[in-house]
Amino acid sequence: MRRKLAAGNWKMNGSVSALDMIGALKLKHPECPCDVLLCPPAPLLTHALQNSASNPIFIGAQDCHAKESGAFTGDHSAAMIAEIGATHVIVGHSERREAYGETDVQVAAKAQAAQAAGLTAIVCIGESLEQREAGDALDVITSQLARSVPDGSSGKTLVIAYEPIWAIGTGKIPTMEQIAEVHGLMRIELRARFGADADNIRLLYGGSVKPGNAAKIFALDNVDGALVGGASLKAEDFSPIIEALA
Ligand code: G2H
Repeated sequence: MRRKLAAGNWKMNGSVSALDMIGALKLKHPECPCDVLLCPPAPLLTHALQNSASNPIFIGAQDCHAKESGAFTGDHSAAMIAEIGATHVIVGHSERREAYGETDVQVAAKAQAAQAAGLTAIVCIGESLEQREAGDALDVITSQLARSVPDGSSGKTLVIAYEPIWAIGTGKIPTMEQIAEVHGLMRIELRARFGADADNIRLLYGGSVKPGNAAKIFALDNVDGALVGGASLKAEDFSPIIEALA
């Protein structure tokens, strides 16, 4: 059985003092068979790990470089993330694909580097509004999934986040049928590639997840949790989303 996962992506938000929210999160451990992950900006990772000592959640980064080291000013490697005790890294978020032109091939290389360093890679994919309106969403998802996920991935080293770009930070979400359709497709595609272990790969939905819509999204087949942006910044918003996983 796949453990549910509530993953918070702070993007470029937060501060050392804002990390106090970790201690205020209402976790249902050990009763809830779910994991909670917070991905703050890189300079806050060490403080987040310190705060997570008392309230057991996982801490992850929002990006990594595909190389182990070198002259890449401003970047950080997967091994550096792992060395400080973080366990996950988001790769291929649409904001990075758009702002930095990251391609599927680059995203796969980052995911592979993360896995080689012992991290779980959270690979983000999702269609634009134009692609959705043109009826191309499922083709785009199939292509991104095939090209952004490295060979050798497993349920231990890979999480997929389906984030339709038009739902990110907009307050709009797809219909439940649309989410279920994409998640069902992703499961089929992963089974074709990875066999039975595909059933251990967690599939998250991301894009305007809030306390008010989390439960109905989590009730869908093949939705194993969420990647949550704005609503992960405060314990009062993130806690009810965690509770909705149970
Ligand atoms: C989608 C999501 C988190 P938000 O990017 O990755 O952000 O929940 O604010 O739409």
